Amino acid sequence: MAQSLMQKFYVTTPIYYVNDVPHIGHAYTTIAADVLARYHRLLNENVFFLTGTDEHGQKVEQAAKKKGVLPKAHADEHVVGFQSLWKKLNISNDDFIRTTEDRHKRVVSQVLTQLWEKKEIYADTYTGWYCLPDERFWTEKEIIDGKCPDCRRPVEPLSERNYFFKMGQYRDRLRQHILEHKHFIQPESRRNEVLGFLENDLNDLCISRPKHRLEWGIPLPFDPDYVTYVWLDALVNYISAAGYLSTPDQFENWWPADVHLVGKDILTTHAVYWMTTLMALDLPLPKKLFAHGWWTIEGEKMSKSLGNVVNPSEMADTFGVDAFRFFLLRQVPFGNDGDFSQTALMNRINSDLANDVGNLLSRTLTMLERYSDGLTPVRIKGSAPEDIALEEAADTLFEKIDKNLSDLAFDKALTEIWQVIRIANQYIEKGAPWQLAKNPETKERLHVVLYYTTEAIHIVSCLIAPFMPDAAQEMKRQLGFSKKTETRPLNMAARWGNLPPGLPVSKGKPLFPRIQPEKKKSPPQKVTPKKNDVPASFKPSISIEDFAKLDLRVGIIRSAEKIKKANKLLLLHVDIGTENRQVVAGIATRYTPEEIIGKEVVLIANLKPATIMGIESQGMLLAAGGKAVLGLATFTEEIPPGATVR
Ligand code: ME8
Repeated sequence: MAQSLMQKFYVTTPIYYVNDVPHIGHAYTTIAADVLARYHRLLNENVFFLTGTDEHGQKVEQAAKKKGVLPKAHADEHVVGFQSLWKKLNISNDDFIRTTEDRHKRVVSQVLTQLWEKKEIYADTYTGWYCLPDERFWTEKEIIDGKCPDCRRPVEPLSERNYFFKMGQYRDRLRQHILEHKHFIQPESRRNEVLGFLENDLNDLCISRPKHRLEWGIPLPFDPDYVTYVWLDALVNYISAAGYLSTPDQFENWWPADVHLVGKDILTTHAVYWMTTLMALDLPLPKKLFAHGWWTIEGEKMSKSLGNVVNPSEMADTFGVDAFRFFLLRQVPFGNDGDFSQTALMNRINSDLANDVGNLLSRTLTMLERYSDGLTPVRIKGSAPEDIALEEAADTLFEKIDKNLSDLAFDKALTEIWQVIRIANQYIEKGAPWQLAKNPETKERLHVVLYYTTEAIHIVSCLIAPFMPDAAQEMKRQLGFSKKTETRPLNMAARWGNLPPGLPVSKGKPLFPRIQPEKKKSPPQKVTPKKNDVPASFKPSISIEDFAKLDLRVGIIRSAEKIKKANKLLLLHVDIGTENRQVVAGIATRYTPEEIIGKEVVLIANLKPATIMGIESQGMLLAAGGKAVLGLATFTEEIPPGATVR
């Protein structure tokens, strides 16, 4: 995908019905388009990213009537919901088209005139089964026992004069185009669905509604008693916004679109109605149409009546914009359906974001502060197998991302990035820089380990930028980059050896704070203190100097497991910023391994190691209680691991 400079990339989302309150489904398509737009901009390509709102039609007309306002005023009020959500979610659209704008209405009118003059449109009388409350026609095949298949109310036969687009004649040409262009409609299952649909005869398309039934639409230029059917109006946004018939140079530059992103619900309207309209206009077809899958909410269809509509703005406020963006694209392959739950979102945040990438950055910066004078290390070549493996993984990451994003496999692209993050975390564990720092003879090895880790993080920060723009920028800031220092295209910047030495690193707040899941059903476990848990007398006084001898540190429990044949003991790995300590703790009667992982604790870090049940324990946790543990000491705020406790 990465080619010469100044290549163009034009990506669109559906234009959403302005009546709706934007929800997770709208956010999904728009975030995906944003990732593509940002990615192509980072390749120094010329990008046009279009989104907008669909503002004509019956639903808007009815809602406005109910409120006693004009339809345009109703649309003006609702469009803000979309525009402000896109701002909040860091959506970098270049244009936002509303179908009620003159620039759009003019083009729709001209398109209709062209089609009329080319005799692609004709008038005919249509007879069908009409559902009065829903104000729509059904065919004989569609009705069920004389009733509307949608609302189950009786339908009646109705004849109506309307205008039709000669869509049927394009069936073979469209089939041929799909067969000749393997990636034109994706994913493959949707391509097959369209090919299946085209095996039958293709009907002509009714493109008008009489004004006495619907007024809120663009009038047909050749018959003022009719307005344009909402789909023919809406689809034209993809060319009207790109300058069709208004700015030919611009249009020439952008059209055909590189990717139309839509949900699977509007596959046919795009794959068939839109593509055949373009054929009739003698315009080239878009390069790709991708119909993604559908989100359900905790196993249920999302609906206002069920009250389970997920508000993206609330999700962003609660969990962070980048975390929400990441979750939607990481959780399910783009073409598949997905199920949303806050528990799944929190699990992803805690494991992939707080634990994996957050931890990698924070421990590396702590090490640079301690062992590298707070500066990014000078380039050095390592020769250990793990050095070579880390360099290879990070240096080839760009190609993997490029391939996956050209297939719109967002989840796979993110998995590849996380693979490098995991390799880097393991590399630190194995390299144990905190041990290397103790011995002057291993100074050079320490330098290699620090340099390799920092290089890998730099590459990660470059490649997560399209997905999580704020987090990527914050990673760069903490790594010492000033804003806008990178001008090279991503394919050159995200390479091994590009980390400038001597940048002053500055560790900030945790990149992704860990989310403490609310304990819902089980009430807090009550522990009754035993007599010797609350001793009556105090130990003899000690001096402040004696107390200062204790090195108390904030730690995060990264892993916990039971120790065989020891009912009271758990084997823990506690992350204290620069290293992981193995601790044998007598807390198994109070905590299960599952509930303790991720907890912030206080570790006595300079206690001489002891061997318990044949296992070395490198420290002790502060806990309340005597023989029986009542609870572990923890914090009300999230504190970075390794911080001292006084
Ligand atoms: O159809 N899961 O607008 P619309 C995933 N105006 N994506 C979802 C979703 C869900 N549960 N719900 C909605 C229209 N979407 C027309 C489009 S285009 C020329 C005219 C997303 O407001 C998905 O992208 O009903 C779907 O195609 C779109 O919202 C439908 O938006």
